Amino acid sequence: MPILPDTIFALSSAPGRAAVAVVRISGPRAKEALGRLAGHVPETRKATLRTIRHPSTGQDIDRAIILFFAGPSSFTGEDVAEILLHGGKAVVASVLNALGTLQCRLAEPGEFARRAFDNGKMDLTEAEGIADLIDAETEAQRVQAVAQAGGMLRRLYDAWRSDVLDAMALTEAAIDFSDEEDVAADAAARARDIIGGLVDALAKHLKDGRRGEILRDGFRVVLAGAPNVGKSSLLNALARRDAAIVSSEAGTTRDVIEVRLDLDGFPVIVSDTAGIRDGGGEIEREGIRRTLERGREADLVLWVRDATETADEVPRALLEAGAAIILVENKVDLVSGEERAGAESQELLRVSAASGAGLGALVTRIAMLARERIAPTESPVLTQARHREALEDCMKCLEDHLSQNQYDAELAAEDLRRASQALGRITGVVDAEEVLGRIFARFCIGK
Ligand SMILES: Nc1nc2c(ncn2[C@@H]2O[C@H](COP(=O)(O)OP(=O)(O)OP(=O)(O)O)[C@@H](O)[C@H]2O)c(=O)[nH]1
Ligand SMILES: [Mg+2]
Repeated sequence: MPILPDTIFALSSAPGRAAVAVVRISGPRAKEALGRLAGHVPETRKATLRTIRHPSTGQDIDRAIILFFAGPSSFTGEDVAEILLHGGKAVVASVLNALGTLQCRLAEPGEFARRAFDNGKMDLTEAEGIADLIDAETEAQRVQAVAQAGGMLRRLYDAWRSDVLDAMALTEAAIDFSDEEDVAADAAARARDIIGGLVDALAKHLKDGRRGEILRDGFRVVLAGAPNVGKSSLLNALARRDAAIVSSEAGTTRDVIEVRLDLDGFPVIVSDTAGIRDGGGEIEREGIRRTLERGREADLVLWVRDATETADEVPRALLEAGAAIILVENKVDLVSGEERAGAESQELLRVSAASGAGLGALVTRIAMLARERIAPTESPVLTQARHREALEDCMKCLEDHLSQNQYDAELAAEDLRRASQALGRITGVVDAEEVLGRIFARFCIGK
């Protein structure tokens, strides 16, 4: 007899006091557990108001809406019950306690989603899309995550894998008909055509400036410049709160301070850094090292200057890092009259962290650059380093396949097998328990 899976339960809504709390139960005992608590199991997918009673004491716990989803038409593919309780701490605790007495156990983080995956309700990219949707903090992130949760990437990678499988079948045919040269050559040529098309599509997909990944993680803006020019003041003005210490002493900021902003629906991470100058103590030098490191990883560097001082040069290390650079001349409230002519090729914006002058334009400009770089597109984009690695592996196998000098059908078939495995790792058709464990651990309990 097959061993039945455990029946699991968890609070699926956020912990703490709320109008409504959702407790979810999944597994072979879900129906029975719901029946014991509510004295009744409603028709599948039909919301019903019932009194929830503790099965041991018979005491009323709450009046709640109950729902039953008969498997496999449920989120996990198993029988699922949901109880919509009043969201008080004691109410939830009492229901969870009651479920613990009914041969059900508390779910691990991500266990509901893991069961949905195991039961073929979604692939890995869709599961990751759901996790991203829950984590989405801005509108653009939500748009990308909901497309992925809806199968946008699964469809693309499945189609590519199916192409590889077609090419594999043709290569196998070339092996089987190796004594009929025409047939074998024709099959091999058709396989190469398919793979050639796929290599082009993969190359285009991989060469996307990491837009999907940056959208997921946030567009990185680094405030850098000489000490005392007002970097921390600008950070505070952008964040609209006192995130960083400001003082008239040069060398105030030693460590990197980050704030996450939502600019026009785009996630932007602004980092304030230690002012760059020669000399300084050991701590300050370490701060400067971190500034340059951040600058190299940035998508945009705001090189801040003090309008009352002579203009300094952007350090080479930052220029060569490849990030977009905008010169920001701060403290314009202290100077009157004409703008200083910018001899450099970089764009220059004039602002005052103190008076707020020019800050609107600065924010608009940052949001515009973020939009250009990471706005969600109609076509599917790569969203995770995990996918990128597998796609690069796949690409390498396909290129190996195409670059064989002396066509060897056995080797060609092996390259394609590895390519299809690489694609299968993304969607989860090819099992890798370690990867699965890592992905589902990212979910919270109750998902
Ligand atoms: N008048 C005027 N003063 C400003 C402006 N922005 C910053 N300041 C002042 O300039 C001094 C330095 O500001 P900070 O924001 O600490 O400068 P910083 O670049 O972060 O300095 P370090 O952390 O030491 O590198 C403080 O006294 C601020 O009040 C501005 O727009 N106008
Ligand atoms: Mg500072």
